[in-house]
Amino acid sequence: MPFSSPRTTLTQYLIEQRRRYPHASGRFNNLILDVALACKAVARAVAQGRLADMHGLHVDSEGVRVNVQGETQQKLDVYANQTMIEMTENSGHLAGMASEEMPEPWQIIDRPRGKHLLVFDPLDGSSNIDVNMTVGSIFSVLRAPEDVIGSGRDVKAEDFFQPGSSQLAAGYALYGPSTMFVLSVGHGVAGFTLDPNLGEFMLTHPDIQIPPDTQEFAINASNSRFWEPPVKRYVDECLAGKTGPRGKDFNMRWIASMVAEAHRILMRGGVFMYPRDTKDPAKAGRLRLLYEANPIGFLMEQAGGRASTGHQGALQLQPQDLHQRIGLVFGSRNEVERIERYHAEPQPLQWHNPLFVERSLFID
Ligand code: AFP
Repeated sequence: MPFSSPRTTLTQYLIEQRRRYPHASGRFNNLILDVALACKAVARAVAQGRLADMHGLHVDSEGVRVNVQGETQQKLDVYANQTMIEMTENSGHLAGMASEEMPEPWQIIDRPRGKHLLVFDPLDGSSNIDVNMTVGSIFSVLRAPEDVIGSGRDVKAEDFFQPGSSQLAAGYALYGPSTMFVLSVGHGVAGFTLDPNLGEFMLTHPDIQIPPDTQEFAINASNSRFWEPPVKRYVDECLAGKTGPRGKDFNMRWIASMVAEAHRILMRGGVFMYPRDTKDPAKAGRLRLLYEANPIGFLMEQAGGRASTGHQGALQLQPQDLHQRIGLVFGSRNEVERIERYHAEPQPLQWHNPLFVERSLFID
């Protein structure tokens, strides 16, 4: 076939990173490779789908399981969670783990403990599994607090409460038409495509950069009646197109798989919003800070984009709960900054008029 085959493997890339940045620790290289191995196993299970009985709800002796989020667990959620644990806990690099699918931190028992914490969403976009659409696994690597490293004690939830800016590495695997592994170890973002013949992730996207401007946005518009005024304003202005205040037409996308939206944005720009809204006042947002917003936000910023709650940089937030939710906006820097400006500006009087708030381009 007439294409030039990429020659750098994920392993070689990690070794090279260590050489190029003499101050960077290479300690987590093996951990990243373990995570990548888990992702290959999950990719195979996703690809086999019904053939391997991988679709549908997870049912065990206690019936259908509901996770700490109150969401029913699918077979692949459980499989991906288990696989990530099994492939990484023997490495000796981890002090503990936390996952969307586990209410409490996972302890490393009867094995050597290491200096890092692994946080992950084993299968993001679960509603897409049974319809064979793109899903992914998201992960973040933190340094364990010094007293954990020094004493080797069990980890507590509080040990994971570190702002996104202190992540050592973050990334995701995308189970799409091809399987990809996208990674930042703090020096830019690189993308690898799984070569199914070699079983290796090969470097195909060496330095991913997000264009600062875009004409594409992603938001679940069925929530529009719950949006806060700055978000309504932003979306209305995009929808108004060439004749509106933005003076250009926009396109809209929604895959219902944040990791897939993030990948599209890393590839060609765009802005993603799952903002805080009034749908469920008990929830500060939909997406989880530690294993969704922080790793994806880290990748965005490493690729020149931005991640924000709308009010402040997402990576600066001090986590207070393992499964904390936040409102999240990320993508092309100029658009995210515009949305932040809209949140910061005093709201025009008309936004306080209930009649106006009810009316937008989505609600006549
Ligand atoms: P899971 O981690 O439970 O699969 O949730 C996926 C997700 O949080 C995120 O990937 C999507 O942006 C969002 O849900 C889609 O939700 P809706 O389309 O239902 O609003």
